[in-house]
Amino acid sequence: MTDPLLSELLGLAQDAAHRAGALLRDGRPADLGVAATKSSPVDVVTEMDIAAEQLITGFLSEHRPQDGFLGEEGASSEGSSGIRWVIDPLDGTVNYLYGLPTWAVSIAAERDGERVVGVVEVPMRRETYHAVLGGGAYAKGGAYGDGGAALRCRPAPPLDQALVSTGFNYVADVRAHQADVARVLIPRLRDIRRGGSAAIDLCDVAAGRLDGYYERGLHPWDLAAGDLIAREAGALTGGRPGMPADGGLTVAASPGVFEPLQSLLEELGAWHD
Ligand code: 2AM
Ligand code: CA
Repeated sequence: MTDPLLSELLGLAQDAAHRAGALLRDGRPADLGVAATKSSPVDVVTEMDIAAEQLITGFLSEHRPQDGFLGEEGASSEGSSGIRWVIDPLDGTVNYLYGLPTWAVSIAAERDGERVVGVVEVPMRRETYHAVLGGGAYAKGGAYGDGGAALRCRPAPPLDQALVSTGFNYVADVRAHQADVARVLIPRLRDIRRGGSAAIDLCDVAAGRLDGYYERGLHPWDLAAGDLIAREAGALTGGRPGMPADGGLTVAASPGVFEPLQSLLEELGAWHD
């Protein structure tokens, strides 16, 4: 990687994500998921979430005081350097609450509005994924070992052999519509997965662990890092046909799966305005 600014941003994002991941992993009370009689396990998760975001924004602004922020837990500032950090301190909150391992810390950096760095740390897999615009996508730790490896999305099977992940909204009416879409899709695919973390789903497309992923209703921080990682691993990402991935619809898949999946989702009205 030749651009020293991007190397600096990548290093900082990796460091911040690692620290926040450790805080969340080590700070999670063991009885969180079953503590139904305690005042509110959800509050504990919210507190951890906020603490993780503060750790990340504190660390980053110490090193780069002029940068802006957009974070799920409220970080929002313009900055003056042209760099903005887009942060999801805890993606996969419900999994974290229940003690399931599929949760992540997601940190992306934008330069003049363009995503240039993405890091997704998955503490319970001991894996970290990263990408720099134009520089490819990589993973370290876990199945990839300390040396790490370059990520490539999977060679596309026919759509009826594709393993595709999705997510369902927190709003019941939206979930009901998503179930209608899934009902049509399930017999046309190999199978469906519902992991519970958009950031991890996008990295799993990058890693060739899924053929595709789609979801409506994401926020910028859910997808900022994972979208870049998926693209740098050779996957296609987008929203409705011709549009970038956004809150209306996010689709990511190997080329060859992406196009028919995106058209089918368009036909089924799987987006929202
Ligand atoms: P979260 O865990 O940080 O809330 C679950 O399908 C994925 O979508 C998660 O990455 C979740 O992020 C994200 N998500 C964001 N907004 C959502 C919403 N309104 N309903 C369901 N999931 C949402
Ligand atoms: Ca999220």
